[in-house]
Amino acid sequence: MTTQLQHQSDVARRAGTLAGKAQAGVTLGDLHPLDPIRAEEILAAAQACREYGAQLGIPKLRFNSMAAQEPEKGAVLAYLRGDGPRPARRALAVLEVTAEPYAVIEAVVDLEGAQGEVLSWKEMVGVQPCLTIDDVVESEERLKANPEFLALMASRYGITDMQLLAVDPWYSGFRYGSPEGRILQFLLYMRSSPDDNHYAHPLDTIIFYDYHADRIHKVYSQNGEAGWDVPAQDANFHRTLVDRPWRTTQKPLNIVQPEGPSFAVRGNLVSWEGWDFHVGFSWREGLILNNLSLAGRPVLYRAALAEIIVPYGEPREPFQYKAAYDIVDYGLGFCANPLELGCDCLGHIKYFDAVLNNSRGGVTVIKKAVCMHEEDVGMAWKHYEYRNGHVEVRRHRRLVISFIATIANYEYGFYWYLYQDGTIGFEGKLTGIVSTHALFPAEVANGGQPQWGTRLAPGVNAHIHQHFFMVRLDPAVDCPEGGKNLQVVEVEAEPMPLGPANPHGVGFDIVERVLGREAEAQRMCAPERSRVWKVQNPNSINPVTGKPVAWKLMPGSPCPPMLAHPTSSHATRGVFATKHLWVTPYHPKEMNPAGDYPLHPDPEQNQGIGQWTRANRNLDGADCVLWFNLGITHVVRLEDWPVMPVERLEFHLKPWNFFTQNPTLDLPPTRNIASRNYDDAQRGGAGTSVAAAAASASEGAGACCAQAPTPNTPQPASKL
Ligand SMILES: [Cu+2]
Repeated sequence: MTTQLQHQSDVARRAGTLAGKAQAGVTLGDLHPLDPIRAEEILAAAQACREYGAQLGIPKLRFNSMAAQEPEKGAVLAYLRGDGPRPARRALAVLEVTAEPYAVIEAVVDLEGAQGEVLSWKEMVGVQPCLTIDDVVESEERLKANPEFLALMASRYGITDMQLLAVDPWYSGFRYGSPEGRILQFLLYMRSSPDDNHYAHPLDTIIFYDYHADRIHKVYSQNGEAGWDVPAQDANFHRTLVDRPWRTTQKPLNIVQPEGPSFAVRGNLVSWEGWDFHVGFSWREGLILNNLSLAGRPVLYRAALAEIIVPYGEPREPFQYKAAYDIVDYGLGFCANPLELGCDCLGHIKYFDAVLNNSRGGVTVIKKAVCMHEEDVGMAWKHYEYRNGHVEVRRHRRLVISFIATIANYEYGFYWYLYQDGTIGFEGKLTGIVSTHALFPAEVANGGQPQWGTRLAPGVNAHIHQHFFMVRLDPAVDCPEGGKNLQVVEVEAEPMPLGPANPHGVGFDIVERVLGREAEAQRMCAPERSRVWKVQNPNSINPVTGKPVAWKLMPGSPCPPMLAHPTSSHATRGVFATKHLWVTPYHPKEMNPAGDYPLHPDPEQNQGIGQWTRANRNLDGADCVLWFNLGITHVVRLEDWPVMPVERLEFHLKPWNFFTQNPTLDLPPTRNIASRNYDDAQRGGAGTSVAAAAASASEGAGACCAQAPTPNTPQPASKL
């Protein structure tokens, strides 16, 4: 990225070790090198930036984002192994100079002392930083006070009470054609009451507005001179506005862990069923899993959601600009929800708070932003010996680490699952409210039928669109150095041709291909070929197979390709979502596949994954990073309205000849004593629960899977 000005701090880095240096009551020696930034660190870094800016004649700074600067992987692992010093504790702050001339600054602040010290101060030319929650709130307030806007609302819609108007700012950026200014596109809606679902009442105008300059760039009104009658029909789900009684059919369903959960937590370090990992969080990615190992063997150095794009398929002006890049544009961590016990997650919950900066350099704490708990997930494995009726069956558990983010109309839940059998799952849950719009004149003339969407109510159109979620996986696979010398191998099934080797035509083979360079590692899912990708470590050989141990990435939900034309802005800036899998060699600066900033004057220089991979770097034996997309094409249903039932997307990582047998053979054959027999319960009295039944004839109370007196489903030997 081009740098015009670069001021290096003349403050020399302090000598000495970090351990034992007090900082607001917590020693740095207590911190894990990947711990998220703390409140006192935000305050110290902000003050250091203010003072440094004042020396440069900058009267006021706006604090866009702050995070602990992630140390380089090798330094972290060396420290954790005891082979190196603690990596320096630093903050990376993105600052705005809002007075003319507008500027964006990246400052690195040393946090080792009681006060922060600016180590570097770099102007990022031409970029715009993300739209924070403070930006969203302030830009709405400012637009609603703009005289030109007020006049337009009064003349076109007769709206004068701004309390009844909701304006959703979406990033516009270079998609509008001009990189100058903080230009946002505002989607406009009315409310019939303060808690009303305003998406039921779309206006037919979209405003492009520079909220720093308080200047309206352009007004698009879909129906022009013909005007627009704002749809009046309410569609609500708010508890005070639902016009039907609650159902009364549900009896309590409790998850009870009388002895507490099975995990152990120390700071941000978690241990559970052989898994060990660190919970991180940033304003950009939200939840981050670090340094994940199983049975003491490294699996993933880092895993987090890296980017989202929601491209809309309505082709007419001005909707060519409608695509949400929810991480780079808004910061997923900034959008995290405070979760509620007994509502968002059930069970015995450990929460982690999110500590974030605000625009004034202060601290915002999102309480209970990350939820962690155990879940029963059914059967782990089973075998019933039909000859004597003996059963061996085990229940399966997973540890769930999750957070939920609200980005304007949509809610996204992101769930990492760690299973006892070594499976790692990732699930994205989509809910919230679909984005709605008014109709175009041709659609009004056509009986109100939208051409590229679903009619949810008269005059209410939900555009067709797609969602893509890119997860960044930095595998370690049995490598204590964080995954050096790995190989990514595409594995697929291939039918064999008829011939001497396959005379009956039943044969099929498994074909493996090492993805040797970046250009050949941009891949699509192929369920018809059972395509998966494995990450193997040639330096760790499984003693049974004699081959490298591996972990495989298994696509779950059917994932569509991006449907926007390759020359469109969606597919160029959002090129990361045009392939299901990308592989790159680890580079500490390559974290953001759609670029570090929402806006850059030259999209070609936005430094996303499309640019990185042009070098076509070697991957065979490299420290490989996998980027995998989950996707869905969303044709809105009426059942998605007025609030959308959760839609799920998932993929899995599984050990593949990493162990030498099923790693869950040691699961104990215990019976769940809280379970009850329905028929016994209906009859009442004793024997309604396993606990009460104790040693009753039909239910052994202690061990599960006890031998039954006689097999009840004998099978003839001929069926063996
Ligand atoms: Cu959708």
